[in-house]
Amino acid sequence: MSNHTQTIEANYKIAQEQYAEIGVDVNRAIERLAGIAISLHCWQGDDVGGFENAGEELGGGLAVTGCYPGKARTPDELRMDLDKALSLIPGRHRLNLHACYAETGEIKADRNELEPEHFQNWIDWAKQNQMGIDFNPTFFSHPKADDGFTLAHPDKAIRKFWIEHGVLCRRIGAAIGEALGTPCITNVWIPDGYKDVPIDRTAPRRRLAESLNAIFAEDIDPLYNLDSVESKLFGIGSESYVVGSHEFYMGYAIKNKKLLCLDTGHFHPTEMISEKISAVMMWLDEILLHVSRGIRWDSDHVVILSDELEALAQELVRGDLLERVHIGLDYFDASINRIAAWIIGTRCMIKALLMALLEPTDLLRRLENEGDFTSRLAMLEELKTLPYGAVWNYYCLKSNVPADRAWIDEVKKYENDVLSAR
Ligand code: RNT
Ligand code: ZN
Repeated sequence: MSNHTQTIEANYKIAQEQYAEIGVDVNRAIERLAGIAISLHCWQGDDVGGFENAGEELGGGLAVTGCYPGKARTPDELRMDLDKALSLIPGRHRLNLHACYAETGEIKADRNELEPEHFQNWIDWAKQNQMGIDFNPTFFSHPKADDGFTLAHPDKAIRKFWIEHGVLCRRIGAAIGEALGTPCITNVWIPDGYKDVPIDRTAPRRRLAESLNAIFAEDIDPLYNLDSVESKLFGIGSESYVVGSHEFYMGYAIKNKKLLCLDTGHFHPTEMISEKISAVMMWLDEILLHVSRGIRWDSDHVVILSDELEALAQELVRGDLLERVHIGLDYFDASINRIAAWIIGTRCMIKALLMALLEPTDLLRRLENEGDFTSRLAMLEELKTLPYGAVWNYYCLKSNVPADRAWIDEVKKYENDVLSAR
């Protein structure tokens, strides 16, 4: 055993004792942590580019800033980069895939011509890695989305095109779920909205509801595919009005028994998703999270271990919601090493969950129920200096991935060996 390993194990022992003093079983926390899959978004690896090669710029009011060298240019490069990232993240996770990452071969297939076979390489890759896949229709970066409207478009022909895309994507999701033996969550997000003040806020919402109903008309076994719908407060170019707002989708999801996708970057900066989860879970069976970090106008900065991320994880653990809340990531940064961006965000998400799993929740709940808010606050603050880092390092060790910051060197090496040649 190396010195480093010995230190990690010794520190873990001490941590175990400290947590046991407050009634926390550290081994149990680690076991539970290992069972939580995070859905890694493929689009961090190539700046939401996809592989259609239609020469279309990133649309839908999404913007990726930065020009860090070495981005994946082909599906194989992207999968290779994902392999690298996954080798430095503890646990077994999922892939969050977008329709624009189809591999259609020589023949070009438009968005309303996509089939499961165009995703066969992804399915094979996931199978090899024993991962599940989640899926997203791509309602942007396309000539038929250039004026900022898709499913709510006033032109029936354009709506029809996008409805067809949605229908096909659910079938692709089902094929993925069936092939991999774990339901695929197919998440609908559309950019539709107005830059400036609209006269009629209702008509586009009626059209969107109708289009969604058409997309969801086909019965699909939830063992294979689950549907979710994602709201947004505003986008670049849709600052005044977004058709698919939170209220719209919250109502739609409840009424039609769909999953609601809460993107942590899609609300007013003072609104916290952590505060909303317990409320929406009153009326919904399951939800999807797009964990991200909003900064001023941007909803998609790399996830870090912020207070809000900790609070989010606490809500899932305290509310016993880990089975009902699916965790996906959604951010994109082209100003730093893209693989590191995946690793930082995912490791932070897992760390936040670990911290939450190490909380003596029963004790805190008892204090609250007894009205002893002094001890509740005091305990919460004291918990912050307990050695969760020792448990994290041990978890990494046991998962055969680098503990601490050791992964950074591996990414630098990959950058020198592989990325710099691109
Ligand atoms: C956009 C939404 C959406 C996208 C991805 C690429 O604001 O968050 O989820 O980020 O579909
Ligand atoms: Zn999102």
